[in-house]
Amino acid sequence: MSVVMRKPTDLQSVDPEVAELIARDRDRHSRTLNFIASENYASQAVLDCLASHLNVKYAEGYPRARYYQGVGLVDDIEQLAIDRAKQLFGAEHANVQAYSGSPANMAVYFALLKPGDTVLGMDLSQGGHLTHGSPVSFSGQFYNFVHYGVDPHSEWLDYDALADLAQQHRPRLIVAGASAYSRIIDWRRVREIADSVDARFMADIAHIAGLIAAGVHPSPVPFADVVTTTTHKSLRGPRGAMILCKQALARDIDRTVFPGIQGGPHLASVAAKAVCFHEAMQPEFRTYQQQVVDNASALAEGLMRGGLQIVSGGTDNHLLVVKLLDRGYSGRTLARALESAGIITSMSTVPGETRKPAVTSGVRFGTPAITTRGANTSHMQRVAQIVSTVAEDPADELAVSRLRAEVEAIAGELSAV
Ligand code: DSN
Repeated sequence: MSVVMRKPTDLQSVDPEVAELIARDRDRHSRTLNFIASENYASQAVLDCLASHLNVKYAEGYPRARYYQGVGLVDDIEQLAIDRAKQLFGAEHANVQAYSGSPANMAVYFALLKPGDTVLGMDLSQGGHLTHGSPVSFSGQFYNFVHYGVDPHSEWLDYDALADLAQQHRPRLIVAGASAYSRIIDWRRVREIADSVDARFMADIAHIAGLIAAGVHPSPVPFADVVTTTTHKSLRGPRGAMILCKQALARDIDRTVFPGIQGGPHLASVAAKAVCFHEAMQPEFRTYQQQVVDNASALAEGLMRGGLQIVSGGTDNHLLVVKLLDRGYSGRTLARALESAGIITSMSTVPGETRKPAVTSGVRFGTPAITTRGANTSHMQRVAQIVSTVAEDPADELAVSRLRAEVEAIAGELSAV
């Protein structure tokens, strides 16, 4: 039997068990509402690249400097991805080989730091990321991370406290960026703080890269030495990541990605990144990202009208975190009840957290995926009413199952997945 160039339909005949699981999960997406802030539905053009024959190719190295033959055309593909990334974000240099966000951040730390160096990063429980120095991550184990956070009253980033910490600890690097922070980040201010202590500045824009590409969130590229991002969240591309940096750091960053950390680039994913960057340059991408922000804002307002507290009192970007410190149940309890109603979210720690990370006192909602399916602000108002009703008593299984019909009705008005 030939194994070359299988057609997509082969899956059903080769492995009906996996085919059925995939089909059922796709149906699950279509029948529910996906509010996971880090997920998005990439275009068929992006998915076509991922399913292409490029999966076969080894091309360790960089365009025109490889350790393998047969690379002429994949060189062109990677160069296209690099050129488009630089154009899209106005960057001096782009590395598009990073497999995902964590290895991208690892590459930057390995390139810029020595083990034990002091770094400032946002606290995980206040919206930061595992790779911003959590003790359970390599980042917190290899480096001396000191954490900054939000003002306990406003729950907005406290730049004065960050500046004080920088003076006190004299970090070699300041990392800005978050996984669960709903306000605009003042990159210029972070640059000034970094300069005041002669530190480098890395912006991790994994969550907001699409907003930045579309101009609905300010860009850190003019201010940061290095910018890392995944490509699959608001940017709506393939699973993967990239690193943007000043030309002066290009060689160190590239050598740390390969051969420092990674082996051969995943060229199907690199091609998909090139397509994603092309899509992000189109006028409709800006319209989409503005709708993402409008939807998050409408959802936050609806939830607050429904009696729920939102961390920082609202949102300026694609996500919001519902704060349950005033309730007798956890984030996990609400997220599970919402899933029963067909609303898919993720639990989240909140400022002033009192529960464990696997329980939490918050639920994070993001609007990139649902907006890709065509949701608008009136859908968000209906969702806010449903969430507020579930939040009144997440243990009321009968009420939750009744709401499921309303969720399926909304899902039926949106594009299928
Ligand atoms: N775990 C991702 C998120 O959901 O934000 C970030 O890596």
